[in-house]
Amino acid sequence: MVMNDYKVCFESRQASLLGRKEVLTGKAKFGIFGDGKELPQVAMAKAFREGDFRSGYYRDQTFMMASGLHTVQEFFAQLYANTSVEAEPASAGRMMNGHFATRTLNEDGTWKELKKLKNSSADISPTAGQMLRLVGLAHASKYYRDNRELIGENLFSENGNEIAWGTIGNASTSEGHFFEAINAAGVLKVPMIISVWDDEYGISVHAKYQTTKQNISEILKGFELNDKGEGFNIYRVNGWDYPELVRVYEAAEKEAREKHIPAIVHVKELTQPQGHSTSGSHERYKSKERLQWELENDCVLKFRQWILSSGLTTEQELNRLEEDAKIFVNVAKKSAWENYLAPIKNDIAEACVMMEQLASVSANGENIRKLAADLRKITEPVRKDMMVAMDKALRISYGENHIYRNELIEFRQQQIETNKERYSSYLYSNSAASAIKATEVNPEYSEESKTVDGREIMQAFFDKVLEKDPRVFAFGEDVGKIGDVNQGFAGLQEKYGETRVFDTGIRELTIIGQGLGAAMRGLRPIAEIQYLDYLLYALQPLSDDLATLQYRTKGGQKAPLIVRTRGHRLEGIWHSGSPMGMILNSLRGMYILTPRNMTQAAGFYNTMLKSDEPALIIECLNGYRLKEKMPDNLGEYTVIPGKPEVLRTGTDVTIITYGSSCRIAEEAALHLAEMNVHCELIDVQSLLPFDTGHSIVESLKKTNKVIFLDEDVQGGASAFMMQQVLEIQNGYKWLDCAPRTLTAKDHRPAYATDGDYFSKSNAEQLVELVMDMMHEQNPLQFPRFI
Ligand SMILES: Cc1ncc(C[n+]2csc(CCOP(=O)(O)OP(=O)(O)O)c2C)c(N)n1
Ligand SMILES: [Mg+2]
Repeated sequence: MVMNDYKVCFESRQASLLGRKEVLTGKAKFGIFGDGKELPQVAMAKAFREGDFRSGYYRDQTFMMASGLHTVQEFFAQLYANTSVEAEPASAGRMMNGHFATRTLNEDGTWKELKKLKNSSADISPTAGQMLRLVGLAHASKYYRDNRELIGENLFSENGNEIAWGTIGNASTSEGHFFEAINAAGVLKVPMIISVWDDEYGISVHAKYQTTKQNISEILKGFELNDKGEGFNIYRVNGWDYPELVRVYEAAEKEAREKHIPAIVHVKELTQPQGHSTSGSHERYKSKERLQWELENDCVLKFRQWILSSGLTTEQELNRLEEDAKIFVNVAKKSAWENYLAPIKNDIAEACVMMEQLASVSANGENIRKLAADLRKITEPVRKDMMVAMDKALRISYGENHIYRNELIEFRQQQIETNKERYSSYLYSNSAASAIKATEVNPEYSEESKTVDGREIMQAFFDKVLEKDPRVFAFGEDVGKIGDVNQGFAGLQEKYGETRVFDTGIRELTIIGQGLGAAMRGLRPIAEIQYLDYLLYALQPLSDDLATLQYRTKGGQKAPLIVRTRGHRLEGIWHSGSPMGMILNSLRGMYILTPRNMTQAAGFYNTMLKSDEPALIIECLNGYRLKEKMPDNLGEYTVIPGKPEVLRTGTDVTIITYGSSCRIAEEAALHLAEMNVHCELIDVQSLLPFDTGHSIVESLKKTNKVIFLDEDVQGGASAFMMQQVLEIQNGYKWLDCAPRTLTAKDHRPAYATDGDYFSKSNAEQLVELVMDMMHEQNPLQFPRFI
């Protein structure tokens, strides 16, 4: 066992050393390695079991190797950014090296039996970002333990015995994310073990600029376990001390697994033998004394000394093991490189043949032949070299009409398609459970259908969902006891218990993380952000983590989290926002759904809960008390994302909008009808995806005039909708006059009621704008309105 640990450490170190060389010789672009952190990671791996999850960062290669989740060959494949899932299963070349992930999904997007596997959630680069989903991965264990309905028959948990293992660098603990996650896990009492790899530096910045008292476990003392069982087990251990590391991880594991007591393991006195990354050298900022100290206290060296002094083996045996390990790593590196290069060279060989064929008939054959010859000469080519050469050949032969030129164009097109799959696939789910493939079921009404407040529809819907599906739970600020600030969950905590519907602290980052991690373990969380304006706090994990998850693992992982919030049309700088442009631009990879009322909202929740994709659903803040008819088939009917609805037909102007602005548009349309101007009003319903069937352009064919309306700033969601309709759907062809947008002002709306009127788009402005367009098109029939 000990010798195997040493072997893993040594191989991992060897991989780091060779990895750096690969960057310096230009075979890889960049490298960040786990050298100097090997020993605690083999100790941690000993306590890591099937069903457990890691949520860590770029130093963890040794842990991954020791857990059997990452081979040395895969290490090099990622360094070279091999785009094949088989060669580089973490991300298929989409993430830089040191970003680890296991594949939690089968090829068809369904879950593997994760309780039988050791799992790693997919890393992200933003420091401390991994702490948020860690809370959710740990919370899932608590949920599986507490929710008796799920026991036994799931793919994810054995009685909630799984631990979520976090790792973080000492300097990254300066982030608010870290402190928020620690506090949340302490409150939740979840099985989460955080290891801090402390090497005293964060790139060049020393601990004295990072951490009060330069000691993270010292300042976390207030979180230490008390006699009521609240808080964390806090351990401090030197990173070069093998027996102590093994003992600490065993102790932490036992308490976390059995009693769900979280732990912080502060691993001190670690080093960086090769500095932070390949981007610079640590000699620039570390003193001679520090560099000397690091040499002497290198954890692999100390491990070696300890093995020898304990008499576990002889120097000779160790030397032999090391020689074998060096050969092993070298061979793995070589075959990773050959695997990476072979398919590229094949494509290039084909391209060269095509170009040479063209050269044989072209007037500029000489130049084209030279292009092919130069391309063949590149010893370490990338596909871009081939694409650029082919484009040049096509430029040189421009205007010539040969079959070989057409064949080259066709080959180039095939390459573009293949590379789309390589580089642009899996932004959304490809599986059978993709939300856009959902079956449409319309709401049904009968004579008995009652007219109620919108909020009552939400409440009745959530009741149905909680009853039907034990994997669903809802949480957020004020969601538990009072059932959210607008009573969507009123009475449901009493009915379903605190496991299913519960309050959280005011901590938007970890609300998202909690949902994200739980969704990665087969649960169906509905995480609430109280108001759309506060989504800014939650944006980082949504954008960097949730929205990129399927993409960055090329379909290897998913987290079908539903984020619930409410926005638009209230008053004040922080209670009326509609920053849809910001959301649209940062959350590609998620569904952005903007239902105009609660009936549509419930339909969207239903669709998303049946799907395997993440969504942000924005309810209308001013819609909870508006009257709607309660559908009879609540919990059955669906609203399909990407399918606009025509709310009113007309022949004069098309108004395209969503959410609360639908009501503004309806009001304006009524006024305009009295002036004999007939608007066609379209609710796009979902911004992402946007009108997948290109139906909106059909309206433009009829009206030849279009307005994009919302209450975002200028150039926000209105610009997005305009681009989709005018460019993607070729809507510009059908316009008789300039397209318009009507948006809010660029400043946030003032609190005063009049401030709101004068800051946001409203029905009066819309009437004016429509009349302006009517006048522009036909001044005789429609004289200037104002
Ligand atoms: C949010 C964010 N800010 C800055 C960076 C750039 N960055 C990458 S690593 C790093 C230092 C991290 O130091 P530490 O947490 O101690 O980990 P170590 O590399 O020392 O193991 C910084 C500043 C980043 N990735 N993310
Ligand atoms: Mg550090």
